[in-house]
Amino acid sequence: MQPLPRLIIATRNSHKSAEIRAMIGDRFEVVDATAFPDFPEIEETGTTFLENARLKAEGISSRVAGWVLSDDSGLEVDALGGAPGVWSSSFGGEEGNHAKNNARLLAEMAGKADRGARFRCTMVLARDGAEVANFSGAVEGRLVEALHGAGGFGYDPLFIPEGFDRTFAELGDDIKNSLSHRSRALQQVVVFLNAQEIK
Ligand code: ITT
Repeated sequence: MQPLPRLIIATRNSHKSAEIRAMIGDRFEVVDATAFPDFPEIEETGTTFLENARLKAEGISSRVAGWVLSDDSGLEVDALGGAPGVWSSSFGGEEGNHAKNNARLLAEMAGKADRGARFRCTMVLARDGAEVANFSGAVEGRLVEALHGAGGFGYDPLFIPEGFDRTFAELGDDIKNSLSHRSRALQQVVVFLNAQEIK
């Protein structure tokens, strides 16, 4: 049997790589940046998902052979003018602290009638240190007024996707992975990679 082609995910967020692995792990060997502890942290200095996704994909790809895929994602809230957006992971004041991020979001949304929001994800595929292609996905939904559910990560306990009445954290991985922003971007990545001679 041929070994699976390797896809390196330019993230240290194990929730992201676990979701990506669950979605495409039968077609690619999915490895994330935690497999390369010597690689420096890549500063996300961009102001758009695409700029940050490019920095991460090209930064890792310049240090390792093969296909590298990055994921820059976040939550856009209508009543907050699109915030937290690209600053989603540090909205509560501490990078990657999901409890603080959710607490700030609940506080900012208190009493607001417009609950509309969406998750966005931009992925960049890179090779030899340069972008090859980029892909985006989004899922519309609304924010609830208290945390519900223990699944997923990040803002999942506060977000109900359109067409459902439970949060991503309540719906579970299979439903989330069938319609999430990340899955919608990733489906395009897989189509693209399947059309390449990937080794
Ligand atoms: P890497 O940069 O290492 O990939 P990160 O978590 O810092 O990890 P981002 O800069 O792209 O990644 O920030 C993404 C943030 O957006 C994440 O920390 C969550 O707060 C939020 N987010 C993105 N996708 C999400 C999802 O599927 N469910 C809940 N929250 C999500």
